[in-house]
Amino acid sequence: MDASKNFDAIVVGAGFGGMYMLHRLRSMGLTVRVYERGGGVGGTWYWNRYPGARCDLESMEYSYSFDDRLQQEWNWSEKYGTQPELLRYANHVADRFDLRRDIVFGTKVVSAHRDPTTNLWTLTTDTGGVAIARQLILATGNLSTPQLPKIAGVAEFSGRTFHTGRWPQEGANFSGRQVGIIGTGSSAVQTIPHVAEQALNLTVFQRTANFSIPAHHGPLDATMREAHKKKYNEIREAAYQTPFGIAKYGSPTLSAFDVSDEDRQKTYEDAWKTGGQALLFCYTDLLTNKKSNETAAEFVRQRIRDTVKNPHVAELLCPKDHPIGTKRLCLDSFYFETYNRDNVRLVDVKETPITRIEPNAVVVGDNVFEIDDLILATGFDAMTGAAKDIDIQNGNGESLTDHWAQGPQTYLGLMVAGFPNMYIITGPQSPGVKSQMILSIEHHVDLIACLIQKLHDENFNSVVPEALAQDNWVSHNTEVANSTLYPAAASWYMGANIPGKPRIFMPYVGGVRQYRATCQEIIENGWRGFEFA
Ligand code: NA7
Repeated sequence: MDASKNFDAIVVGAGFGGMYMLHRLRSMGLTVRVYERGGGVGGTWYWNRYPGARCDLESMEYSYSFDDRLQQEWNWSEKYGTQPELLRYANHVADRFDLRRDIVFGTKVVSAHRDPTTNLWTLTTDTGGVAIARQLILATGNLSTPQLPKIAGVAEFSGRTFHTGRWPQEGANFSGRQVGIIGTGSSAVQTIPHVAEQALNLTVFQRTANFSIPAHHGPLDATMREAHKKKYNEIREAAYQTPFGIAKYGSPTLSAFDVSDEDRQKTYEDAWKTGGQALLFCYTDLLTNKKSNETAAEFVRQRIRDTVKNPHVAELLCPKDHPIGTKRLCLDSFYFETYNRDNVRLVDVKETPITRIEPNAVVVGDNVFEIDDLILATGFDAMTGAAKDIDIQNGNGESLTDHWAQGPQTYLGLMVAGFPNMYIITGPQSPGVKSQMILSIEHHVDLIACLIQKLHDENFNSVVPEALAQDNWVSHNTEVANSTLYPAAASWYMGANIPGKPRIFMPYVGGVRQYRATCQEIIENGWRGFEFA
Protein backbone atom coordinates (compact mmCIF):
# COMPACT_ATOMS: atom_id res chain seq x y z
CA MET A 1 0.00 0.00 0.00
CA ASP A 2 1.12 3.54 -0.74
CA ALA A 3 1.89 5.02 2.68
CA SER A 4 1.27 8.54 1.42
CA LYS A 5 -2.37 7.62 0.94
CA ASN A 6 -2.86 6.23 4.43
CA PHE A 7 -3.74 8.33 7.41
CA ASP A 8 -5.13 7.80 10.87
CA ALA A 9 -7.82 10.37 10.15
CA ILE A 10 -9.22 12.35 7.26
CA VAL A 11 -11.03 15.62 7.85
CA VAL A 12 -13.26 17.09 5.16
CA GLY A 13 -13.30 20.88 5.31
CA ALA A 14 -10.84 23.49 6.58
CA GLY A 15 -13.23 25.97 8.15
CA PHE A 16 -13.08 26.65 11.87
CA GLY A 17 -14.19 23.06 12.62
CA GLY A 18 -11.68 21.33 10.35
CA MET A 19 -8.81 23.54 11.41
CA TYR A 20 -9.20 22.87 15.12
CA MET A 21 -9.84 19.16 14.47
CA LEU A 22 -6.58 18.92 12.56
CA HIS A 23 -4.67 20.65 15.32
CA ARG A 24 -6.26 18.48 18.01
CA LEU A 25 -5.69 15.15 16.25
CA ARG A 26 -2.15 16.07 15.30
CA SER A 27 -1.32 16.89 18.90
CA MET A 28 -2.54 13.39 19.80
CA GLY A 29 0.15 12.02 17.46
CA LEU A 30 -2.20 11.01 14.64
CA THR A 31 -1.46 11.39 10.96
CA VAL A 32 -4.13 13.58 9.42
CA ARG A 33 -5.10 14.73 5.93
CA VAL A 34 -7.57 17.55 5.40
CA TYR A 35 -9.35 18.14 2.10
CA GLU A 36 -10.72 21.58 1.38
CA ARG A 37 -12.68 22.62 -1.67
CA GLY A 38 -11.70 26.28 -1.35
CA GLY A 39 -8.33 27.77 -2.13
CA GLY A 40 -7.68 28.65 1.52
CA VAL A 41 -8.80 28.12 5.10
CA GLY A 42 -11.80 29.78 6.75
CA GLY A 43 -14.86 27.96 5.36
CA THR A 44 -17.84 30.30 5.57
CA TRP A 45 -15.50 33.28 5.81
CA TYR A 46 -13.55 32.14 2.78
CA TRP A 47 -16.65 31.94 0.57
CA ASN A 48 -19.01 34.66 1.84
CA ARG A 49 -17.13 37.73 0.61
CA TYR A 50 -20.15 39.76 -0.39
CA PRO A 51 -20.06 43.46 0.60
CA GLY A 52 -20.97 43.92 4.25
CA ALA A 53 -20.47 40.25 5.18
CA ARG A 54 -20.01 40.06 8.90
CA CYS A 55 -20.65 37.71 11.80
CA ASP A 56 -23.83 38.35 13.78
CA LEU A 57 -22.12 37.55 17.08
CA GLU A 58 -19.51 39.75 18.68
CA SER A 59 -15.91 38.90 17.87
CA MET A 60 -14.71 38.71 21.47
CA GLU A 61 -17.01 35.69 21.81
CA TYR A 62 -16.98 34.36 18.24
CA SER A 63 -13.37 33.16 18.36
CA TYR A 64 -11.36 30.13 19.46
CA SER A 65 -10.78 29.54 23.14
CA PHE A 66 -8.64 26.40 22.93
CA ASP A 67 -5.32 28.20 23.20
CA ASP A 68 -4.92 31.01 25.68
CA ARG A 69 -1.93 32.53 23.93
CA LEU A 70 -3.92 32.70 20.71
CA GLN A 71 -6.81 34.52 22.33
CA GLN A 72 -4.48 36.86 24.18
CA GLU A 73 -2.35 37.80 21.20
CA TRP A 74 -5.13 38.35 18.66
CA ASN A 75 -6.67 41.83 18.66
CA TRP A 76 -10.11 42.16 17.13
CA SER A 77 -10.49 45.64 15.72
CA GLU A 78 -14.27 45.76 15.35
CA LYS A 79 -17.27 44.82 17.47
CA TYR A 80 -18.49 42.16 15.05
CA GLY A 81 -15.97 40.19 13.04
CA THR A 82 -16.13 41.38 9.46
CA GLN A 83 -15.48 38.82 6.72
CA PRO A 84 -12.00 40.22 5.90
CA GLU A 85 -11.00 40.26 9.56
CA LEU A 86 -12.40 36.76 10.21
CA LEU A 87 -10.52 35.45 7.20
CA ARG A 88 -7.30 37.09 8.44
CA TYR A 89 -7.92 35.42 11.80
CA ALA A 90 -8.42 32.00 10.16
CA ASN A 91 -5.17 32.48 8.25
CA HIS A 92 -3.38 33.59 11.40
CA VAL A 93 -4.51 30.40 13.16
CA ALA A 94 -3.38 28.30 10.17
CA ASP A 95 0.05 29.95 10.29
CA ARG A 96 0.40 29.84 14.00
CA PHE A 97 -0.31 26.12 14.26
CA ASP A 98 1.35 25.29 10.93
CA LEU A 99 -1.86 23.72 9.65
CA ARG A 100 -1.45 24.13 5.90
CA ARG A 101 1.08 21.33 5.46
CA ASP A 102 -1.68 18.77 6.07
CA ILE A 103 -4.40 20.48 4.05
CA VAL A 104 -5.00 19.82 0.37
CA PHE A 105 -6.77 22.88 -1.05
CA GLY A 106 -8.91 23.21 -4.14
CA THR A 107 -10.02 19.61 -3.79
CA LYS A 108 -13.53 18.30 -3.31
CA VAL A 109 -14.14 14.93 -1.73
CA VAL A 110 -16.43 13.02 -4.06
CA SER A 111 -16.93 9.74 -2.23
CA ALA A 112 -16.21 8.04 1.08
CA HIS A 113 -16.72 4.28 1.14
CA ARG A 114 -16.17 2.13 4.19
CA ASP A 115 -14.82 -1.39 4.00
CA PRO A 116 -16.64 -3.34 6.75
CA THR A 117 -13.94 -5.99 6.98
CA THR A 118 -11.06 -3.61 7.64
CA ASN A 119 -13.13 -0.77 9.09
CA LEU A 120 -11.27 1.68 6.86
CA TRP A 121 -12.72 4.58 4.90
CA THR A 122 -11.50 5.16 1.34
CA LEU A 123 -12.01 8.64 -0.04
CA THR A 124 -11.80 9.79 -3.63
CA THR A 125 -11.51 13.38 -4.77
CA ASP A 126 -12.41 15.36 -7.87
CA THR A 127 -8.72 15.65 -8.70
CA GLY A 128 -8.35 11.88 -8.89
CA GLY A 129 -6.84 11.52 -5.41
CA VAL A 130 -7.44 8.54 -3.15
CA ALA A 131 -6.85 8.43 0.61
CA ILE A 132 -7.56 5.86 3.29
CA ALA A 133 -8.15 6.32 7.00
CA ARG A 134 -9.83 4.68 9.96
CA GLN A 135 -11.42 7.90 11.16
CA LEU A 136 -13.51 10.16 8.95
CA ILE A 137 -14.51 13.58 10.22
CA LEU A 138 -16.97 15.72 8.32
CA ALA A 139 -16.20 19.36 9.04
CA THR A 140 -18.22 20.34 6.02
CA GLY A 141 -20.17 23.17 7.61
CA ASN A 142 -23.85 23.89 8.01
CA LEU A 143 -24.23 26.69 5.49
CA SER A 144 -21.81 25.72 2.77
CA THR A 145 -23.91 24.40 -0.13
CA PRO A 146 -25.41 27.41 -1.92
CA GLN A 147 -29.00 27.10 -3.04
CA LEU A 148 -29.71 28.34 -6.55
CA PRO A 149 -33.37 29.17 -7.06
CA LYS A 150 -35.29 27.06 -9.53
CA ILE A 151 -36.61 29.97 -11.56
CA ALA A 152 -37.20 29.58 -15.28
CA GLY A 153 -34.50 31.24 -17.34
CA VAL A 154 -32.01 31.84 -14.49
CA ALA A 155 -29.26 30.07 -16.44
CA GLU A 156 -29.90 32.24 -19.52
CA PHE A 157 -29.37 35.55 -17.71
CA SER A 158 -26.75 37.37 -19.81
CA GLY A 159 -25.41 39.80 -17.20
CA ARG A 160 -23.23 38.96 -14.23
CA THR A 161 -24.75 36.54 -11.68
CA PHE A 162 -23.47 36.33 -8.12
CA HIS A 163 -24.42 34.06 -5.23
CA THR A 164 -23.62 35.65 -1.88
CA GLY A 165 -22.11 32.35 -0.69
CA ARG A 166 -19.75 32.13 -3.71
CA TRP A 167 -18.70 35.74 -4.04
CA PRO A 168 -15.71 36.33 -6.36
CA GLN A 169 -12.39 36.81 -4.59
CA GLU A 170 -11.69 39.99 -6.55
CA GLY A 171 -15.01 41.53 -5.42
CA ALA A 172 -17.51 43.23 -7.69
CA ASN A 173 -18.12 46.82 -8.67
CA PHE A 174 -21.73 47.86 -9.24
CA SER A 175 -21.15 51.51 -10.17
CA GLY A 176 -23.52 52.61 -12.89
CA ARG A 177 -25.23 49.20 -12.97
CA GLN A 178 -28.87 48.23 -12.63
CA VAL A 179 -28.82 45.49 -10.03
CA GLY A 180 -31.46 42.97 -8.94
CA ILE A 181 -31.20 40.95 -5.73
CA ILE A 182 -33.35 37.93 -4.90
CA GLY A 183 -33.74 37.17 -1.20
CA THR A 184 -34.02 39.12 2.02
CA GLY A 185 -32.32 36.81 4.54
CA SER A 186 -29.24 37.68 6.62
CA SER A 187 -26.92 37.80 3.60
CA ALA A 188 -29.18 40.14 1.62
CA VAL A 189 -29.82 42.36 4.63
CA GLN A 190 -26.06 42.88 4.96
CA THR A 191 -25.42 43.28 1.22
CA ILE A 192 -28.28 45.57 0.21
CA PRO A 193 -27.12 48.82 1.89
CA HIS A 194 -23.65 48.48 0.31
CA VAL A 195 -24.86 47.68 -3.21
CA ALA A 196 -27.46 50.45 -3.02
CA GLU A 197 -24.71 52.99 -2.39
CA GLN A 198 -22.83 51.96 -5.52
CA ALA A 199 -25.42 50.91 -8.05
CA LEU A 200 -27.36 53.06 -10.46
CA ASN A 201 -30.42 51.37 -9.04
CA LEU A 202 -31.21 48.30 -6.99
CA THR A 203 -34.37 46.21 -7.17
CA VAL A 204 -34.98 43.91 -4.21
CA PHE A 205 -37.21 40.89 -4.84
CA GLN A 206 -38.67 39.96 -1.47
CA ARG A 207 -40.62 36.74 -0.83
CA THR A 208 -40.56 36.87 2.95
CA ALA A 209 -39.99 39.96 5.05
CA ASN A 210 -37.47 39.37 7.82
CA PHE A 211 -36.95 40.75 11.29
CA SER A 212 -33.72 42.68 11.56
CA ILE A 213 -32.13 44.53 14.45
CA PRO A 214 -29.46 47.21 14.24
CA ALA A 215 -26.01 45.80 14.90
CA HIS A 216 -24.58 49.14 16.06
CA HIS A 217 -21.37 47.96 14.55
CA GLY A 218 -18.19 49.93 15.08
CA PRO A 219 -14.59 49.83 16.24
CA LEU A 220 -13.88 47.79 19.34
CA ASP A 221 -12.78 49.90 22.25
CA ALA A 222 -9.25 48.79 23.17
CA THR A 223 -9.80 49.23 26.93
CA MET A 224 -12.89 47.04 26.80
CA ARG A 225 -11.08 44.46 24.72
CA GLU A 226 -8.20 44.25 27.20
CA ALA A 227 -10.60 44.01 30.14
CA HIS A 228 -12.44 41.19 28.36
CA LYS A 229 -9.17 39.38 27.71
CA LYS A 230 -8.25 39.46 31.38
CA LYS A 231 -11.45 37.57 32.18
CA TYR A 232 -11.45 35.41 29.07
CA ASN A 233 -11.51 32.02 30.78
CA GLU A 234 -14.30 33.04 33.11
CA ILE A 235 -16.34 34.46 30.23
CA ARG A 236 -15.83 31.38 28.04
CA GLU A 237 -16.99 29.13 30.88
CA ALA A 238 -19.99 31.37 31.56
CA ALA A 239 -20.95 31.02 27.88
CA TYR A 240 -21.31 27.26 28.32
CA GLN A 241 -23.84 27.93 31.08
CA THR A 242 -26.19 29.88 28.80
CA PRO A 243 -28.84 28.62 26.39
CA PHE A 244 -27.05 29.75 23.24
CA GLY A 245 -23.44 29.62 24.36
CA ILE A 246 -23.10 33.39 24.41
CA ALA A 247 -21.90 34.85 27.70
CA LYS A 248 -23.24 38.28 26.84
CA TYR A 249 -26.77 36.90 26.72
CA GLY A 250 -27.43 35.13 29.99
CA SER A 251 -30.71 33.44 30.83
CA PRO A 252 -33.62 35.84 31.39
CA THR A 253 -35.74 35.26 34.47
CA LEU A 254 -39.08 36.94 33.72
CA SER A 255 -41.88 36.22 31.28
CA ALA A 256 -42.90 39.05 28.95
CA PHE A 257 -46.16 39.26 30.91
CA ASP A 258 -44.55 39.40 34.35
CA VAL A 259 -43.99 43.10 33.74
CA SER A 260 -46.15 46.09 32.86
CA ASP A 261 -46.56 47.23 29.26
CA GLU A 262 -44.43 50.31 30.02
CA ASP A 263 -41.61 48.28 31.56
CA ARG A 264 -41.65 45.86 28.64
CA GLN A 265 -41.50 48.70 26.14
CA LYS A 266 -38.56 50.22 28.02
CA THR A 267 -36.74 46.86 28.08
CA TYR A 268 -37.20 46.46 24.31
CA GLU A 269 -36.02 50.01 23.70
CA ASP A 270 -32.87 49.32 25.72
CA ALA A 271 -32.29 46.09 23.81
CA TRP A 272 -32.79 47.95 20.53
CA LYS A 273 -30.16 50.47 21.59
CA THR A 274 -27.78 47.66 22.58
CA GLY A 275 -28.44 46.05 19.21
CA GLY A 276 -27.62 42.55 18.12
CA GLN A 277 -29.50 39.55 19.39
CA ALA A 278 -30.18 41.17 22.80
CA LEU A 279 -33.89 41.58 22.09
CA LEU A 280 -34.49 37.83 22.02
CA PHE A 281 -32.99 37.48 25.49
CA CYS A 282 -35.30 39.95 27.23
CA TYR A 283 -37.81 37.38 28.50
CA THR A 284 -37.96 33.66 29.17
CA ASP A 285 -40.90 32.92 26.90
CA LEU A 286 -40.23 34.88 23.73
CA LEU A 287 -39.55 31.68 21.82
CA THR A 288 -42.17 29.53 23.49
CA ASN A 289 -45.27 31.70 23.88
CA LYS A 290 -46.90 33.21 20.83
CA LYS A 291 -48.42 36.13 22.69
CA SER A 292 -45.15 37.02 24.39
CA ASN A 293 -43.34 36.73 21.09
CA GLU A 294 -45.85 39.05 19.46
CA THR A 295 -44.95 41.83 21.92
CA ALA A 296 -41.36 41.77 20.65
CA ALA A 297 -42.40 41.28 17.02
CA GLU A 298 -44.73 44.26 17.11
CA PHE A 299 -42.05 46.37 18.76
CA VAL A 300 -39.73 45.68 15.81
CA ARG A 301 -42.48 46.25 13.23
CA GLN A 302 -43.07 49.64 14.82
CA ARG A 303 -39.38 50.51 14.43
CA ILE A 304 -39.62 49.56 10.73
CA ARG A 305 -42.66 51.82 10.32
CA ASP A 306 -40.78 54.63 12.12
CA THR A 307 -37.80 54.24 9.77
CA VAL A 308 -39.24 53.64 6.31
CA LYS A 309 -40.88 56.76 4.94
CA ASN A 310 -43.17 55.18 2.36
CA PRO A 311 -45.95 53.50 4.41
CA HIS A 312 -46.69 50.92 1.71
CA VAL A 313 -43.03 49.88 1.53
CA ALA A 314 -42.80 49.87 5.33
CA GLU A 315 -45.78 47.53 5.57
CA LEU A 316 -44.26 45.18 2.98
CA LEU A 317 -41.07 45.10 5.05
CA CYS A 318 -42.95 44.18 8.25
CA PRO A 319 -42.71 40.42 8.85
CA LYS A 320 -46.12 38.98 9.72
CA ASP A 321 -45.91 35.32 8.83
CA HIS A 322 -43.56 33.97 11.50
CA PRO A 323 -42.75 34.66 15.15
CA ILE A 324 -39.66 36.80 15.68
CA GLY A 325 -36.52 34.72 16.21
CA THR A 326 -37.89 31.56 14.61
CA LYS A 327 -35.98 32.43 11.45
CA ARG A 328 -32.43 33.59 12.04
CA LEU A 329 -32.74 37.11 13.41
CA CYS A 330 -30.85 39.41 11.04
CA LEU A 331 -28.45 42.09 12.22
CA ASP A 332 -28.08 45.09 10.01
CA SER A 333 -26.46 48.44 9.49
CA PHE A 334 -29.00 50.82 7.92
CA TYR A 335 -30.97 48.11 6.13
CA PHE A 336 -34.45 49.60 6.52
CA GLU A 337 -33.07 53.13 5.95
CA THR A 338 -31.88 51.96 2.53
CA TYR A 339 -35.49 51.78 1.33
CA ASN A 340 -35.70 55.57 1.69
CA ARG A 341 -33.20 55.99 -1.16
CA ASP A 342 -34.49 57.02 -4.56
CA ASN A 343 -32.50 54.34 -6.33
CA VAL A 344 -33.92 51.39 -4.34
CA ARG A 345 -37.16 49.63 -5.17
CA LEU A 346 -38.84 46.77 -3.30
CA VAL A 347 -40.82 44.20 -5.27
CA ASP A 348 -43.07 41.80 -3.38
CA VAL A 349 -42.77 38.33 -4.90
CA LYS A 350 -44.89 36.58 -2.29
CA GLU A 351 -48.27 37.12 -3.94
CA THR A 352 -46.88 36.86 -7.46
CA PRO A 353 -43.64 34.86 -7.52
CA ILE A 354 -40.90 35.64 -10.02
CA THR A 355 -42.31 34.37 -13.32
CA ARG A 356 -39.04 34.01 -15.20
CA ILE A 357 -35.66 35.53 -15.74
CA GLU A 358 -34.84 36.88 -19.17
CA PRO A 359 -31.34 37.63 -20.45
CA ASN A 360 -31.58 41.21 -19.18
CA ALA A 361 -34.58 41.28 -16.83
CA VAL A 362 -36.53 39.72 -13.99
CA VAL A 363 -40.19 39.24 -14.86
CA VAL A 364 -42.84 39.24 -12.12
CA GLY A 365 -46.32 38.74 -13.56
CA ASP A 366 -46.77 41.52 -16.10
CA ASN A 367 -43.90 43.60 -14.77
CA VAL A 368 -40.47 43.50 -16.37
CA PHE A 369 -37.55 44.74 -14.28
CA GLU A 370 -34.49 45.40 -16.41
CA ILE A 371 -31.20 44.59 -14.73
CA ASP A 372 -27.52 44.31 -15.64
CA ASP A 373 -26.46 42.20 -12.65
CA LEU A 374 -28.30 39.59 -10.61
CA ILE A 375 -27.41 38.82 -7.00
CA LEU A 376 -28.79 35.58 -5.58
CA ALA A 377 -28.98 35.88 -1.81
CA THR A 378 -31.00 32.70 -1.82
CA GLY A 379 -29.31 30.80 0.99
CA PHE A 380 -28.05 27.26 1.39
CA ASP A 381 -29.06 23.62 1.52
CA ALA A 382 -28.44 23.99 5.21
CA MET A 383 -27.12 21.43 7.69
CA THR A 384 -27.33 18.35 5.44
CA GLY A 385 -26.42 19.65 1.97
CA ALA A 386 -22.63 19.35 2.19
CA ALA A 387 -22.56 15.85 3.75
CA LYS A 388 -25.12 14.55 1.28
CA ASP A 389 -23.08 16.01 -1.55
CA ILE A 390 -20.46 13.33 -0.86
CA ASP A 391 -21.31 9.73 -1.86
CA ILE A 392 -20.93 8.22 1.62
CA GLN A 393 -21.44 4.43 1.76
CA ASN A 394 -21.17 2.46 4.99
CA GLY A 395 -20.19 -0.82 3.32
CA ASN A 396 -23.35 -2.54 4.52
CA GLY A 397 -25.43 -1.47 1.56
CA GLU A 398 -26.50 1.90 2.94
CA SER A 399 -25.60 5.41 1.88
CA LEU A 400 -25.89 8.46 4.12
CA THR A 401 -28.41 9.89 1.66
CA ASP A 402 -30.61 6.75 2.10
CA HIS A 403 -30.20 6.88 5.86
CA TRP A 404 -31.33 10.50 5.86
CA ALA A 405 -34.10 10.11 3.28
CA GLN A 406 -36.72 11.16 5.85
CA GLY A 407 -34.48 13.88 7.29
CA PRO A 408 -31.20 13.75 9.19
CA GLN A 409 -30.80 11.15 11.94
CA THR A 410 -27.85 11.42 14.29
CA TYR A 411 -26.87 10.68 17.85
CA LEU A 412 -26.06 14.00 19.54
CA GLY A 413 -25.44 15.53 16.11
CA LEU A 414 -22.06 13.85 16.35
CA MET A 415 -22.33 10.39 14.79
CA VAL A 416 -24.75 8.34 12.71
CA ALA A 417 -25.95 4.79 13.49
CA GLY A 418 -24.62 2.34 10.89
CA PHE A 419 -21.66 4.59 9.98
CA PRO A 420 -18.80 3.62 12.31
CA ASN A 421 -15.90 5.99 12.85
CA MET A 422 -17.64 8.78 10.95
CA TYR A 423 -18.06 11.96 12.95
CA ILE A 424 -19.79 15.22 12.13
CA ILE A 425 -18.71 18.51 13.66
CA THR A 426 -21.86 20.37 14.74
CA GLY A 427 -24.14 18.08 12.77
CA PRO A 428 -27.94 18.17 12.71
CA GLN A 429 -29.53 17.59 16.13
CA SER A 430 -26.72 19.40 17.92
CA PRO A 431 -26.92 23.05 19.08
CA GLY A 432 -24.39 24.21 16.40
CA VAL A 433 -26.25 26.80 14.35
CA LYS A 434 -28.40 27.76 17.34
CA SER A 435 -25.36 28.68 19.40
CA GLN A 436 -22.07 30.51 19.28
CA MET A 437 -20.72 28.34 16.49
CA ILE A 438 -17.06 28.26 17.50
CA LEU A 439 -17.91 27.24 21.06
CA SER A 440 -19.99 24.35 19.70
CA ILE A 441 -17.26 23.43 17.24
CA GLU A 442 -14.71 23.24 20.05
CA HIS A 443 -17.05 21.13 22.16
CA HIS A 444 -17.59 18.65 19.32
CA VAL A 445 -13.93 18.50 18.33
CA ASP A 446 -13.03 17.73 21.93
CA LEU A 447 -15.70 14.99 22.11
CA ILE A 448 -14.46 13.43 18.86
CA ALA A 449 -10.87 13.59 20.09
CA CYS A 450 -11.93 11.85 23.34
CA LEU A 451 -13.72 9.10 21.43
CA ILE A 452 -10.73 8.49 19.18
CA GLN A 453 -8.39 8.49 22.17
CA LYS A 454 -10.61 5.91 23.86
CA LEU A 455 -10.47 3.67 20.76
CA HIS A 456 -6.71 3.93 20.83
CA ASP A 457 -6.27 3.43 24.58
CA GLU A 458 -8.65 0.48 24.83
CA ASN A 459 -7.67 -1.16 21.57
CA PHE A 460 -11.00 -0.78 19.87
CA ASN A 461 -11.39 -0.74 16.13
CA SER A 462 -14.54 1.24 15.84
CA VAL A 463 -17.26 3.22 17.51
CA VAL A 464 -20.81 3.74 16.31
CA PRO A 465 -24.04 4.90 17.96
CA GLU A 466 -26.72 2.34 18.81
CA ALA A 467 -29.77 2.67 16.58
CA LEU A 468 -32.07 2.98 19.59
CA ALA A 469 -29.97 5.72 21.18
CA GLN A 470 -30.11 7.60 17.90
CA ASP A 471 -33.88 7.15 17.54
CA ASN A 472 -34.40 8.42 21.07
CA TRP A 473 -32.16 11.42 20.47
CA VAL A 474 -33.92 12.33 17.23
CA SER A 475 -37.34 12.06 18.98
CA HIS A 476 -36.07 14.14 21.88
CA ASN A 477 -34.80 16.77 19.44
CA THR A 478 -38.22 16.98 17.77
CA GLU A 479 -40.01 17.04 21.12
CA VAL A 480 -37.85 19.92 22.34
CA ALA A 481 -38.38 21.83 19.08
CA ASN A 482 -42.13 21.26 19.28
CA SER A 483 -42.21 22.80 22.74
CA THR A 484 -41.00 26.04 21.14
CA LEU A 485 -42.26 28.34 18.39
CA TYR A 486 -39.39 27.45 16.03
CA PRO A 487 -41.35 24.99 13.87
CA ALA A 488 -43.89 27.74 13.13
CA ALA A 489 -41.55 29.31 10.57
CA ALA A 490 -40.76 28.00 7.10
CA SER A 491 -37.04 28.31 7.80
CA TRP A 492 -33.87 26.62 6.68
CA TYR A 493 -33.77 25.13 10.20
CA MET A 494 -36.82 23.12 9.03
CA GLY A 495 -35.44 22.37 5.57
CA ALA A 496 -38.32 24.49 4.25
CA ASN A 497 -36.16 26.55 1.86
CA ILE A 498 -35.35 23.56 -0.32
CA PRO A 499 -38.18 22.18 -2.46
CA GLY A 500 -38.75 18.51 -1.59
CA LYS A 501 -36.47 18.48 1.46
CA PRO A 502 -38.06 16.61 4.40
CA ARG A 503 -39.43 19.01 6.99
CA ILE A 504 -37.81 18.20 10.28
CA PHE A 505 -36.51 20.75 12.73
CA MET A 506 -32.77 20.12 12.52
CA PRO A 507 -30.88 22.01 15.25
CA TYR A 508 -31.12 21.03 18.92
CA VAL A 509 -32.79 23.91 20.75
CA GLY A 510 -32.66 22.54 24.30
CA GLY A 511 -29.75 24.91 24.88
CA VAL A 512 -25.99 24.66 25.09
CA ARG A 513 -25.95 24.23 28.87
CA GLN A 514 -28.38 21.30 28.72
CA TYR A 515 -26.64 19.73 25.74
CA ARG A 516 -23.25 19.89 27.37
CA ALA A 517 -24.66 18.39 30.60
CA THR A 518 -26.27 15.57 28.60
CA CYS A 519 -22.99 14.80 26.83
CA GLN A 520 -21.15 14.84 30.15
CA GLU A 521 -23.65 12.46 31.70
CA ILE A 522 -23.37 10.11 28.69
CA ILE A 523 -19.57 10.07 29.02
CA GLU A 524 -19.76 9.42 32.76
CA ASN A 525 -21.98 6.45 31.97
CA GLY A 526 -19.34 4.85 29.77
CA TRP A 527 -20.39 6.67 26.61
CA ARG A 528 -23.95 5.41 26.89
CA GLY A 529 -25.51 4.80 23.49
CA PHE A 530 -22.16 4.27 21.74
CA GLU A 531 -21.04 0.78 20.74
CA PHE A 532 -17.32 0.02 20.74
CA ALA A 533 -15.99 -2.97 18.83
P1 NA7 B 1 -31.55 32.59 3.91
O1 NA7 B 1 -31.71 33.11 5.27
O2 NA7 B 1 -31.97 31.18 3.63
O3 NA7 B 1 -32.30 33.59 2.94
C1 NA7 B 1 -32.56 33.26 1.60
C2 NA7 B 1 -33.49 34.28 1.04
O4 NA7 B 1 -33.72 33.99 -0.34
C3 NA7 B 1 -34.85 34.28 1.72
O5 NA7 B 1 -35.31 35.58 1.80
C4 NA7 B 1 -35.69 33.45 0.74
O6 NA7 B 1 -37.06 33.68 0.84
C5 NA7 B 1 -35.13 33.94 -0.57
N1 NA7 B 1 -35.40 33.05 -1.69
C6 NA7 B 1 -34.93 31.80 -1.90
N2 NA7 B 1 -35.40 31.31 -3.05
C7 NA7 B 1 -36.21 32.25 -3.57
C8 NA7 B 1 -36.99 32.33 -4.74
N3 NA7 B 1 -37.06 31.32 -5.60
N4 NA7 B 1 -37.71 33.46 -4.95
C9 NA7 B 1 -37.66 34.48 -4.08
N5 NA7 B 1 -36.93 34.46 -2.95
C10 NA7 B 1 -36.21 33.36 -2.70
O7 NA7 B 1 -30.03 32.68 3.42
P2 NA7 B 1 -28.91 33.75 3.82
O8 NA7 B 1 -27.73 33.46 2.98
O9 NA7 B 1 -29.45 35.12 3.81
O10 NA7 B 1 -28.59 33.43 5.32
C11 NA7 B 1 -28.24 32.10 5.72
C12 NA7 B 1 -27.66 32.12 7.08
O11 NA7 B 1 -26.31 32.58 7.02
C13 NA7 B 1 -28.30 33.04 8.06
O12 NA7 B 1 -29.44 32.52 8.62
C14 NA7 B 1 -27.20 33.28 9.07
O13 NA7 B 1 -27.15 32.22 9.98
C15 NA7 B 1 -25.98 33.27 8.23
P3 NA7 B 1 -37.96 32.79 1.89
O14 NA7 B 1 -37.60 33.30 3.24
O15 NA7 B 1 -37.55 31.36 1.69
O16 NA7 B 1 -39.34 33.05 1.47
